Amino acid sequence: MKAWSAPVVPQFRFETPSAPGRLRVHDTARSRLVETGPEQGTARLYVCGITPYDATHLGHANTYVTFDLLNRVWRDLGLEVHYAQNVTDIDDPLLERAQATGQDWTELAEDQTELFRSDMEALRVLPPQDYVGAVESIPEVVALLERMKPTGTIYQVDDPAHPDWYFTTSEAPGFGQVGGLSEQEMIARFSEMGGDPERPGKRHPLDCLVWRLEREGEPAWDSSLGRGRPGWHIECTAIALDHLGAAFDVQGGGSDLAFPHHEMCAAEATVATGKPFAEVYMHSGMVALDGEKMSKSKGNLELVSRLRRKGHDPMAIRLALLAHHYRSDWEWSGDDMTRAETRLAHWREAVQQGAALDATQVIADARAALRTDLDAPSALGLIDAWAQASVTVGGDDTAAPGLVRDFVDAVLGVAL
Ligand code: 5CA
Ligand code: ZN
Repeated sequence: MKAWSAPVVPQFRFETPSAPGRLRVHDTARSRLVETGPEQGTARLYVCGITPYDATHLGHANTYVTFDLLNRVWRDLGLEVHYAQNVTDIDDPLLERAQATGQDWTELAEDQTELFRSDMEALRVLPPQDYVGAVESIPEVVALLERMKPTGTIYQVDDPAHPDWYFTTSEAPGFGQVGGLSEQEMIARFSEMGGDPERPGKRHPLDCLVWRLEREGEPAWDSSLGRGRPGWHIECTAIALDHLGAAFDVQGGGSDLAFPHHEMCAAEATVATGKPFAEVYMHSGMVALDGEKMSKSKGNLELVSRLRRKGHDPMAIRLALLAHHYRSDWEWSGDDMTRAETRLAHWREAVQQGAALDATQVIADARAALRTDLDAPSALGLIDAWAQASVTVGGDDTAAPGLVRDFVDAVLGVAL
């Protein structure tokens, strides 16, 4: 499907040799910072996309701005980035919502995906080259399952009424390494996140659904496995392998996806290809509202589109998100918006006048912060200090404001 329009990014080629030459980020699987991306050439990034209903809340926005920052920091290091993202445009929660509101499920998915596109565009998020829906990927999902069949790792559940297809997760090499949870914890979390550990007829409680056979009143597609639809995890496994190939650089999403989603994808891909799925599993923190994780199912949401309609500058929304480190969990409040608006106005004022301080040091330091686990809050603090000197002291360096403005635009994604 089509993605959204790309913002114009300034060609920013300003050398600061003192900044580290590689990006390090936190890998959930190894629980430590690791270098990510090739030394040169193309980095490959897969980020789990939305299930299109009640988009785009600030939790979603925080996740996509996080991986946009990763994309931009890689580009600032001179790399190309091949970015793929899915849209879960067929799954139980989407069908349940459509049924509850009486809307056609395809229409709901299209409307919400369109709203998401316009929010991403407003936030100046670079679009993926491959923006891929689950429905349009059904042939790739079936082909992947056909490839897995001879390994004996997929089977039909012992349920004569609905002999759905499952994947034997627990037999996959390395299963459990992404989330690092005990089996008991995995079972509990699997259940919370839409899994079915208790379903009779499965070989193991953690086996996950890969192909659900048709039920009356539900959409279904013909396939060699029987008429039905894909399970959630196999959708991302198939899309990522098809567009990026195995052992791509980063698999990304919010921390709620580490287990079971990314664990299951990794297990499926390892069995299918004999190679690791991704080199690094990177997760952004959860944004809460009213004391709980912002979520569509609970309805405690603040939407990007609502803030935009109220007249808030999307660049201030982006700054409000960047002010929190991507791995921290935090709660949204109106103060986040106010602080970001003040900061944006301050930066805009600063780039309109001669600078007191040289740009070289601030850009080198901000790059060093961003290349060390995407430390955006520190980068923002450095720009604040530079802007403060321009506004309060002023100066006659007329080259620096343009350099800082282009850096902030190209790397932080904030147009001043
Ligand atoms: N379609 C699947 C992924 S394949 C899905 O999880 N969709 S979603 O719409 O529920 O979430 C989209 C992305 O937003 C995921 O990466 C998820 O981890 C992230 N996300 C959801 N809620 C929050 C939140 N409250 N804070 C931060 N990120 C969130
Ligand atoms: Zn996914």
